[in-house]
Amino acid sequence: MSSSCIHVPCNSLCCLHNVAGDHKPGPVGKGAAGDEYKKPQVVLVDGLLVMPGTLRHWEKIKSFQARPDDIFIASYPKSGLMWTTQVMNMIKLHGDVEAYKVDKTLIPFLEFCRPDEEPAVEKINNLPSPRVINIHAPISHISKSILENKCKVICILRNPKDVAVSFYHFHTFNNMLPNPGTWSEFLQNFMIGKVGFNSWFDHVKGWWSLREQPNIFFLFYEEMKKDLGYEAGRLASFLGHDLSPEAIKNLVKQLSFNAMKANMDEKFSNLSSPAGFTFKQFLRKGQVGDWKNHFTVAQNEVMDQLITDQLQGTSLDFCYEL
Ligand code: PPS
Repeated sequence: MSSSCIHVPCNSLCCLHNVAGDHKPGPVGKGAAGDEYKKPQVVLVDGLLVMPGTLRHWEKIKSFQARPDDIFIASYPKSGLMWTTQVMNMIKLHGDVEAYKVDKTLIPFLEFCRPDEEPAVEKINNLPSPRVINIHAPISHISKSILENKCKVICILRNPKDVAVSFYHFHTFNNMLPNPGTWSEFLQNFMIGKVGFNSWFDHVKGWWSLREQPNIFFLFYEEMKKDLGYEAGRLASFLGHDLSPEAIKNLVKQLSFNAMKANMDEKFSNLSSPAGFTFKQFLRKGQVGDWKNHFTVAQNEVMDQLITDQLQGTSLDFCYEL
């Protein structure tokens, strides 16, 4: 890590004025069809920063009604959602590798709105029960019906340094996300929650505050990296499934970073690229500790202080290297 200067001016969204104007728009690369995209800007709705497509359908998203047997996967962006959805699919299939290879289940994401499609919420509203639904919004912005109905919620948590790095890279190749600026600019915005879905700190603290509720389950990305089989077994139990040792062995083999990366594009070849990138690109490095290749000494010191300040008294403790 090299040394450079960084400061966090304010740790609250109340300092946001012209959010859209603060991000640098501009054309980037080519979309799947070779067409040029202009990068969008995040927009503020009800105090939450979202993509313009989400804003367009916000009223529908807000009025979404959960059913008691819905299962939600709640995560801040880049915490390991795609990985967890595949674990869920593999659990559902009792670790059957052949069935998994042809399974095209893509768990829908409530707030997702592709410009050329009906919003995901419309499709979700029409899905038969039991539904499994991804959500990125913090608890301050989710439908009250999720908690009132005591729906099962799987919360995925990942250390904020690796999340920041992963989110930064995602912005560089996802045409549906704003221009991140330089790493240093992005990190500043990340630290003050001036990115899509706001502050990582508020997000994890919100869900963690519900940890005593039996319907809320936590998965840590770093624990999945340490022992995927064990974490998948815990998740299966939470969902009321019993995975055999053979099933767990299959799951671990299929869902290792390299195996998943090799299979994702073929598995989802029936779907067009949502934003000028392929499913395989979701799997970038898949490491704990890649932040060390990005943070300067000074950036790391500021981040450490922020983590200490923000997480004190929460009992939340993250792993930053394996
Ligand atoms: S998103 O866009 O918010 O849904 O992204 P999400 O899927 O939550 O997070 C993407 C990061 O998860 C990593 N990933 C994995 N790591 C280890 N093993 C497996 N199998 C795996 N699958 C996905 C992915 O590589 C992203 O992290 P980074 O650090 O960018 O590599």
